[in-house]
Amino acid sequence: MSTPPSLPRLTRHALPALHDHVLLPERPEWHEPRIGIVHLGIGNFHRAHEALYTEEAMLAEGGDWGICGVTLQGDVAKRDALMEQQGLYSVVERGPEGAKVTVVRALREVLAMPHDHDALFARLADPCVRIVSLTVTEKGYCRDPKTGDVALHDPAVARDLQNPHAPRTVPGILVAALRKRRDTANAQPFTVLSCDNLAHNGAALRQVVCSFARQWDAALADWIAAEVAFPSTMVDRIVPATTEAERATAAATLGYRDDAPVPCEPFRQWVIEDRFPAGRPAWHAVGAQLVHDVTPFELAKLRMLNGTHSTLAYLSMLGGFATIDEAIAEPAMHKLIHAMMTQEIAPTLDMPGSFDIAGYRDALLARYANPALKHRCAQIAMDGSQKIPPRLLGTIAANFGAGRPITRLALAVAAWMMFLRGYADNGSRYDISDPLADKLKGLATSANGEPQALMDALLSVREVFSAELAAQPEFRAALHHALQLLKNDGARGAIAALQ
Ligand code: CS2
Repeated sequence: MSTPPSLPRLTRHALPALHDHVLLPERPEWHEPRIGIVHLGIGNFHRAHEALYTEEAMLAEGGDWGICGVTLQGDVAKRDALMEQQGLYSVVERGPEGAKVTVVRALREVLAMPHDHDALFARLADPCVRIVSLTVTEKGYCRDPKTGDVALHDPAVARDLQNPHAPRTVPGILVAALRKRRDTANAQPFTVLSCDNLAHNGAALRQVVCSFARQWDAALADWIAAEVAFPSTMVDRIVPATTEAERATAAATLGYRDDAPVPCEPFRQWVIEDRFPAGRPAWHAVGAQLVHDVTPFELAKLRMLNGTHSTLAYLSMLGGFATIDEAIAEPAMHKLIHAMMTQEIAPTLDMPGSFDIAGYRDALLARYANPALKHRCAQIAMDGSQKIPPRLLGTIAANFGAGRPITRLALAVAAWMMFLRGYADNGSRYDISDPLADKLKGLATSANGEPQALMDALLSVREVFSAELAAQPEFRAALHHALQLLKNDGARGAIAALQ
């Protein structure tokens, strides 16, 4: 099924002609909102998550919370596709029962850095903008993994510190924008809202931003630390990359051509620390949970969902499963992931008494099995050097000395190490997409498939493994065993052995 090229393009002129069921119901006093949120990282995830919650919140309780979305990779094509549609796009929810299409109107403007530098800084200086939110992935934070401060050795950070008025990194952009706010009479700072999969994401971002500011202007760093709120959040929705199938579904449902639709699962969750001195949309009215402390939810999601997602991804890349639903349909894989969550991850979590962790696990397994989503393992396998530490290594460390197994967690790390060689068990090749790709691939290849050499080479990568963890005997033994299994019996054999 492909999109007929003759269809008119989806724009705001099309809204009156769209069926009611693709638009969320408007309140009588609905008006086109002014921009109140700048979002850095206008990828699929934001458009199927925060943007949709925000649209619903404005429809429920009003407010000027239109969104200006920013691509930081200079993705002019993405900007133009969305701007040609005046910010409109479809969210295509795919569940076992079929697809549900919703046209989102909250996105009002899209900018591409560094091209739209002046427009972005004008927007960030506008007092109507009260929230700057982010989904820039782990690597966008430019953190030094050892200290949590901004990574001064990162060439992009060094460049920004030399040109602080023309920044390109996330910490550089936030600090320059906050400096302008501080220097403008009566201007209030905006709240900075991290929506990435990092533990304590608000605090982590605050530390990066303050440490960057301190390199430039110590008084500014003190002002940010005292005046700017960085609430933490837990975001959850499985949002794959867009394929032709979504364009076709959108076209068939709308009767208009949408070049920027987003697929996602029906499930969504958002837990937010309620610290927004400059106000926020009525997210609480549309299903978000506003809480005092997000930590337990964040850790549960990172370790249970993202940890097992990465496990599934690396084992699948080796064993030849293309998508998550295909992988979890394999009975031994299902058993392995179930056991990993039950015995090796859940016991590390300290959840509120009422939280049903077994129910959470079972709901995750059901979400993975969604046959309509086609979430590609290769997508999740990207950026492993950034994802492995928060998703798996903290869980492993939490099990030491507690008498709990780490066999399956170690298998996940071992699968990542084998994955870095660049080919599957059947010999087919794939690319490694990771900020450390060259280094990691070089180390993995030089080990020549020998478990001990592979393990020693990769455990020496300090961006991923601390010296302490790399030397931990229990971890080394479990990793070595898993690597032997992967080498001798392949991923499918290792899954069968450790399920
Ligand atoms: C995934 C996440 O791509 C990945 O690494 O694990 O994007 C995952 O789908 C989301 O965090 C779900 O909320």
